[in-house]
Amino acid sequence: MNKYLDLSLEVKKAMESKMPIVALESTIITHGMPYPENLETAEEVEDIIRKEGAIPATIAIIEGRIKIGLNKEELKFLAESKNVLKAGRKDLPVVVAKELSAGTTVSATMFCAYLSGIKIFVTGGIGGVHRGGERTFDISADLQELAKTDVAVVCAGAKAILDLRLTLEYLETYGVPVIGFRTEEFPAFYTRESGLKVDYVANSVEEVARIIKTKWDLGLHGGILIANPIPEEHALDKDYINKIINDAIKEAEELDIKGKEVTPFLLNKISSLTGKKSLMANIELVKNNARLGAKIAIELNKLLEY
Ligand code: PSU
Ligand code: MN
Repeated sequence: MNKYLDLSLEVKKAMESKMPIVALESTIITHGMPYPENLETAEEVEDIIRKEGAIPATIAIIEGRIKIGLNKEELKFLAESKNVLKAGRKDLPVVVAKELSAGTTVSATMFCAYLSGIKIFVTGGIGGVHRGGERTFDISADLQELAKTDVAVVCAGAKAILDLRLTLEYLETYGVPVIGFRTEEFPAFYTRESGLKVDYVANSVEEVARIIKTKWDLGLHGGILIANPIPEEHALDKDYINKIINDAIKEAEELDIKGKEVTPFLLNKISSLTGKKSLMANIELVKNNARLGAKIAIELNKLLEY
């Protein structure tokens, strides 16, 4: 194991007994949701994965150590702390060398999952090409990570704070298959529709696991995106949320928010503009992804020969 990684006891045991493991990101805890909902959700999501029969590994950096699996105190520390960083791929060496603490984004979590041998990763929504990205070059490092790191990512699509069409074009260019789980449409996080098609539909967990295994068996490096729409009963009204997203983007432009502040700013703004509606939807879709991710990890585990 890489010398900068610390495995939790639970994860260590799971690896020894070859149990299916599901990685979870921590920027959603440190920058994506307010306290205490962030902590409650992180714990509930872990429990859902355990109940399904897999082992959760929430990934974060604490005082320079890359944690693969967090204990209760570590989760609480991240959820409460106001000054932990947001670490993507580019931040990893600095945060580790300077012995700082950070929530890891999809890009950093994918990479750390890969370092520790975890193949399935559950998140809410991935980062992507921001609106106007062709001008600003604001393209999340998550997409490049999907292009090169062998980890399958389960998400509810990507928020309409992004340009979803350009995001899908980018993934296509870099050879990342986008698989809709029982949907033909690429979901838009709070809503089940975006008006954009996924590449392929998978109708069962076994099918998803077979696609993942086949990609890597072929020596095709990089990730796979599994798009799992928010359950109907928790989805928000499309026109309602899009109006709010537009308002949030306008404010970000007026305030000249840049770089890695953009996504947390927009998430926070949307949350406050919707009361807790967007937060509740966010929590439900992550839980839904956790259930699917655990099932995929279990199926993939059966297919893999140790
Ligand atoms: N999208 C969400 N919620 C989130 C994020 C994205 O709906 O919490 C977080 C993820 O950690 C993602 C990161 O990897 O934001 C992307 O940030 P950026 O756009 O700066 O790459
Ligand atoms: Mn960005």
